[in-house]
Amino acid sequence: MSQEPNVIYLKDYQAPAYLIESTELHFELFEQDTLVRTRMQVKVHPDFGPGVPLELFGHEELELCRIAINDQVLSDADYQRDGEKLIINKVPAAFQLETVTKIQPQDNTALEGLYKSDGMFCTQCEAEGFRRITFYPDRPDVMSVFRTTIEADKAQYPVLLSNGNPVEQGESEDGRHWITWEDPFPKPSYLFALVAGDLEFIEDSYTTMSDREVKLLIYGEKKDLDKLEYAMTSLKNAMRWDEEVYGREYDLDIYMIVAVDFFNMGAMENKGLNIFNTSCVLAHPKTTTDAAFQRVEGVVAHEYFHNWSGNRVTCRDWFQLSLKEGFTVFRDAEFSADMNSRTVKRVEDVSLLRTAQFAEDAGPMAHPIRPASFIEISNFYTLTIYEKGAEVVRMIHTLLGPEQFRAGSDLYFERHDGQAVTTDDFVQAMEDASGRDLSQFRLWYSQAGTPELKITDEYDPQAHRYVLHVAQSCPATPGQETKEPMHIPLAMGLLDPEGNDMVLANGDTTLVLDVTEAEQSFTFENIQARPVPSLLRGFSAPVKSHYPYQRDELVFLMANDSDGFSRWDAAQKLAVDIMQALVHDYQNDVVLKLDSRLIDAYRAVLENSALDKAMVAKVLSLPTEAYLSELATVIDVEAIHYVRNFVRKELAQALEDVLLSVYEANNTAGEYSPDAASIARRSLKNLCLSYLVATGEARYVALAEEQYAEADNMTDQSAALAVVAHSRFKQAAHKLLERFYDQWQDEALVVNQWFAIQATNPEPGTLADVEALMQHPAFDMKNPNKLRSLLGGFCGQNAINFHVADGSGYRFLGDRIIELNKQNPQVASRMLTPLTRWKKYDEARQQLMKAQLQRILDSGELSKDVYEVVSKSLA
Ligand code: B3K
Ligand code: ZN
Repeated sequence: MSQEPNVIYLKDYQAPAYLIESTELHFELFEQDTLVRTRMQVKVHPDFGPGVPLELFGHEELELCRIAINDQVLSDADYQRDGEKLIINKVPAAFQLETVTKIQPQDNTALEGLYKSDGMFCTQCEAEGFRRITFYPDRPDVMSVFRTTIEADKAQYPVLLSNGNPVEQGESEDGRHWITWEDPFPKPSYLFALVAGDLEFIEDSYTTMSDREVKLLIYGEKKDLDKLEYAMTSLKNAMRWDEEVYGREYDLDIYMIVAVDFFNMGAMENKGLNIFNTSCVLAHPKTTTDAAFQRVEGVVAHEYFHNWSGNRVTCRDWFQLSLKEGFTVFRDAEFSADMNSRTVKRVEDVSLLRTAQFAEDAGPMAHPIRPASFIEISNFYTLTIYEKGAEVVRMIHTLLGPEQFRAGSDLYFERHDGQAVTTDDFVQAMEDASGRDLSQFRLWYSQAGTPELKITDEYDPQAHRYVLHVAQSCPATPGQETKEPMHIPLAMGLLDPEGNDMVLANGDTTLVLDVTEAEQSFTFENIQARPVPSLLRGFSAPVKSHYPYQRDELVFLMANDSDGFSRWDAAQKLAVDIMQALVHDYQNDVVLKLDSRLIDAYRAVLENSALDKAMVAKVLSLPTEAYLSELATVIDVEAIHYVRNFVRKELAQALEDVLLSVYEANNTAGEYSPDAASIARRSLKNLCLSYLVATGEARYVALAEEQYAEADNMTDQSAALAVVAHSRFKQAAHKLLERFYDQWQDEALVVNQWFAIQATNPEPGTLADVEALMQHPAFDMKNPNKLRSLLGGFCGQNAINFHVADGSGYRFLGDRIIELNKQNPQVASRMLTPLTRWKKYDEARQQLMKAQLQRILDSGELSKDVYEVVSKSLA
């Protein structure tokens, strides 16, 4: 790549000049060269006259062996290859195009297109991986039916899968066999999939709401066969839920999921043939934590929901990515909320949004949920597109209410079934179905950055009038200096001095205010006493809200707010306020003293047996270092780390008795089950354990060792391991880590946890450990899961060690990025994220971080992925 890569702009979008009526693919899989023969029936689009050149995409490395139109082989002069494009100037109005390409999947370390994962062939085509397989109009607005034949060695690759239904099969010479698949639903090439390997499967069936029988198959390696059942249950639950909540039914006769070890992302929604990272589909109590069980449930559902929100109705172009991703994340979040605890799910999602997405929105890669330009689309599979995109859909849901939202989604699916459309088409359907004006709301799609609300209030005791003043603003982001006021739904309530909700003008206790102006006031009449406002209930908009709460008011909200999310939020705000003040004290050499109100509030929550245990665990989890960093103007890594440890220890010492009794009460035996109540119990127990170990007392390390020894499930085992491994009791840590590896060395996903626990160790010296672990036989630089555990764990979740003042953490990451850039650009560019945040650190660290970015930029030929992130970060 030259150092001046193309920028692609939304404003330059043009409809495709040619349509593909059908596509026939023939794969001959071999260990060296794989041959791909493609035949497509092409027709000029009615809006275009004859004589428009035909534009195909094909990766530079594709070897073109044959190209023919209506069986006439083209000469070199008939077409041009220019970068990723292949242009044929003269074509008839309707014709058959045939190509033969040669590829080497076994050498494909980028894991895009057709590649090998642990000896099996598999594909990842979204967003632009299909062009690494064959020449094709590889853009989402070109939809075609596909017929795919796969031919391979029968002994090595007994299972051959593609989209749709199997229609023919046979044996050919030399021990080879073949099978043909047909997918009757027109789809863009990014939804194409192929799998060939020695796989086993579990099978089940599902009867749809119109009484059609669907065969469900989940494939994995033989050794993982006992870890597929939970994904199957989740799939059936998701199918039922989508019928009940959205009226959406599955359309093919067969639905397949395949688990693969080498995968850049979590999973992929290919039509009828989902391909999953093993980390998002395998689940077994002995090897899988509760968090991972819930992730499996959520991702299985997410990919299933894409069958409608993404596949039946797809994206016109990649700027519309949030059309399918934001909507589908919203759908999977609601599904998980219905399957488990709604409030806990909301707390988890908001925590992620407020730490990581807000940071992204404030960084050099900030972009609206519908970006206006990109260099490499793979860089835009972001928290903004996914999580903020989901929040934007959630706001529409809040503004319209559930019935009208459903009417809107029905209209959207009906109107656009089989089409490739835009986010605007989605909003239009919501508007048309509800009659609600969403014109100002559309700004959420085009403006980047996190809006801020400054809220103040006044109370007139004579007039019994209460007024909320709301001012909104949004910081500048790259390319967007000024912003217009947005339409922000602000859900709120008012608590009377006894802690009861007041009934508001809508006859309800929660009111959604339409904040639409830069400054606005909302008046409440007949308010008998000065209320405490409960603001942004349920996190009704992805904004930062500021209201000058007194600590006592936060304690009051923690105890009384009728909105579970807001009770948690009040606890977070209280802890943040206290910790921010302590950071200031630390920086000014003032002796630290913990405000006893936090201790008392935590004790009250711990002692209240009426509360949901999972919520108790959430409320008592201190704001993370990452969240405190996001809130800081200049991140003081040491101060934040020191203060958080100080507060943890103070709380642990002050609450030792009750922590221990809650620990014991919840440390009950019984068979493992990943249901919400059991997960809640384990999460509270393990939270207590981590506080107890934070006292620094050896007896609690012994308690953790005991839990480790007795654990019959990975949640309890790894929680015990983590607290010991991260403690200052080195010998105990070492011993337990060794035992863990010995026990689990044959379970790749568990070994990844073992890497991650060591990479996130806050004790000094972790960089050397991580460097040593990169040489460990179980580590594999080509496996994204291992990279995420070790490199991602260290650079992204171990601030105190990664940001060590001598810059060694930055240099370490710089070296790895330079190495990864060629091998796997997508993963390389993702791993870069911590360096892109340099502006938030002190001057010395800024220089060190920038120096690494510059070194990467100067290191030679960069992938578009890495180039875009590095150059935008230095701009
Ligand atoms: N749609 C895929 C993402 C693929 C990304 C490739 N760079 C997974 C998902 O969101 O469901
Ligand atoms: Zn998705």
